[in-house]
Amino acid sequence: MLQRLAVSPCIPVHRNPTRALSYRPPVCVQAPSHLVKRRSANFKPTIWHDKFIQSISSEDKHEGRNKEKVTKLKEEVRQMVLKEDLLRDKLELVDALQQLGVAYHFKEEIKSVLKGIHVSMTQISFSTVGDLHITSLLFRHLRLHGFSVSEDIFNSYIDNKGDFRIELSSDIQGMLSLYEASYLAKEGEEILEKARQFTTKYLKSYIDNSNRTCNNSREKEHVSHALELPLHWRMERLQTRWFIDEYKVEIKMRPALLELAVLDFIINLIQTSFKKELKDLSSWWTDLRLYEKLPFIRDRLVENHLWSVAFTFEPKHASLRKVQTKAICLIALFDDIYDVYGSLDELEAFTDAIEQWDLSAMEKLPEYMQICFMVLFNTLNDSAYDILRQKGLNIIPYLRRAWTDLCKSWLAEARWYHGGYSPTLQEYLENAWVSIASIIVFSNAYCMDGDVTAKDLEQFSFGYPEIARLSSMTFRLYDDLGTSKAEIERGDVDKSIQCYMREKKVTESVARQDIRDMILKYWKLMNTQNVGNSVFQEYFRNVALNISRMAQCIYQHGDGYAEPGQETKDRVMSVLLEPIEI
Ligand code: 0FV
Ligand code: MN
Ligand code: MN
Ligand code: MN
Ligand code: MN
Repeated sequence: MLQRLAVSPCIPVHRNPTRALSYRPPVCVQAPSHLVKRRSANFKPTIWHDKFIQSISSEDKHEGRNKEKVTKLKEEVRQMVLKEDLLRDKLELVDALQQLGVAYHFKEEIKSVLKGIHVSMTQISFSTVGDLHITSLLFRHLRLHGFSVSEDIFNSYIDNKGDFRIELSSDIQGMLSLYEASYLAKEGEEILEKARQFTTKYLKSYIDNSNRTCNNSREKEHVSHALELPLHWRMERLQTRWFIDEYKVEIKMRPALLELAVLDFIINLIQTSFKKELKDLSSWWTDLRLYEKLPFIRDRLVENHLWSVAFTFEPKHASLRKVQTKAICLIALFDDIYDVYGSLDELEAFTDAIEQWDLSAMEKLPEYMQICFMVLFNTLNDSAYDILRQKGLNIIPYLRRAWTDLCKSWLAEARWYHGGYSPTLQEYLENAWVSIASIIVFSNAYCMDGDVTAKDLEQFSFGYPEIARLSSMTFRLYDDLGTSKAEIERGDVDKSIQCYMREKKVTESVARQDIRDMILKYWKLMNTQNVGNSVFQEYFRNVALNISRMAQCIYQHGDGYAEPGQETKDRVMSVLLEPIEI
């Protein structure tokens, strides 16, 4: 029996009315739907039309031959992993597999390599290894894979004043690896915090110096890429796409590994599968014809699928990805109704209907909301039906719980807004980690994974795992940094930035910097979550990390979701659509 996800401490949401929900603004008079004065966010239409999506070729002319080739290459690479015997070579290989996006084929082998190193750690002398690069790689991969490893591993690099030894700063490869490792820090780890500041400072000055000397080396390119964002925070598929091109010119490049990575990315059911999923989803979305009744809709099907791919890219999760994309389409629609389009009376009624989960509850709703209710009812029941049929598990209660919690958190925000109430930062955050909607993504990911058992579900019924709350918190803060300007202009409840400014009496730029620091703190808390290292535990933790990574990515340059520009378009192209030259 696999050890299951540690769900303590559990986070029940809205089991008892929170302060947020007990706040009620002055009563409004129920008005007939056509008399309600409605606002609109004027979202731009999608740039990805169904006709285009259906015209994308998802056929692989050489499917049979390529699959055979992949099987052969996989075996070749497996042998490499098993045969490597030097510590440095082992770790560099594991790292390459990870960054090339093919580590998922070799989970068992990688685990056993790391386990072998971990049990013999006491015999490795890190000062004689003397190699900051290797120590850092070792630390990062052990942490990533759930092995316990202390930050004291870096003690031999610290001088008697407690700082990292200044001569290390000339070892750029070591500095880069230490920089990446420092992002695996847990809350309160001071050596790693020092490592992050030390490496960031010297890597920045390395870039400044090489700018002066017009040095355009690959090393410089690697350092800038890392300074832009550490590996631990990067969306996996985008990093893979970048790394494959880098790896092509790597001195230690192994042709079999490169070929496997390229074939796997585009052919071995990954990109090909994404395209097929997208075509099915686009038919579903188009056939719903929602825009006829809901002309204000934020139509972002393709961007939504990019989110789903970011959460779980493995081929075996294709049907989960479709469920997630559908859910995100509905989340965006409902969110706009709560934020902008609906009247408070309507939102109260809609929230009740979702809680009752009964078609008769629909009758009291205005027509446009009946459409919304029914599309959720059908879509959710449909995906739950598949799990009931395949595994004999009824997951409806868990999905209902998530949607009810979500609607209640949206309602709380609507009550605040319509009542002219400004929440404290704490009140806001207690509600806003739910209203960012990732509890839906988590519930789907948890209940619909192929390995889920009745026992897991029972455990899930006690509450959302802490790592889900932490990851949702980062998503919320990234979202507020990227979207709150437009939200406040159009009329919305104060978001974290505004609550923070008001409470601390600081300027917007100070608030933004402090919120970035809060995000770093939540990342450290996520790293602290020891969820165990069973397949299911690692999978679920990865979903959590990936939600934060994707949120960081989509809001990196503003609101890449509601107002997707060239950045988002390029990301869709390179992850979902554009093949790699072989
Ligand atoms: C949030 O939009 C957003 F990015 C949505 C709804 C799409 C992705 C959602 C998931 C992956 C769960 P918005 O900034 O309008 O949300 P808030 O909560 O700020 O209204
Ligand atoms: Mn469309
Ligand atoms: Mn919104
Ligand atoms: Mn909202
Ligand atoms: Mn927002």
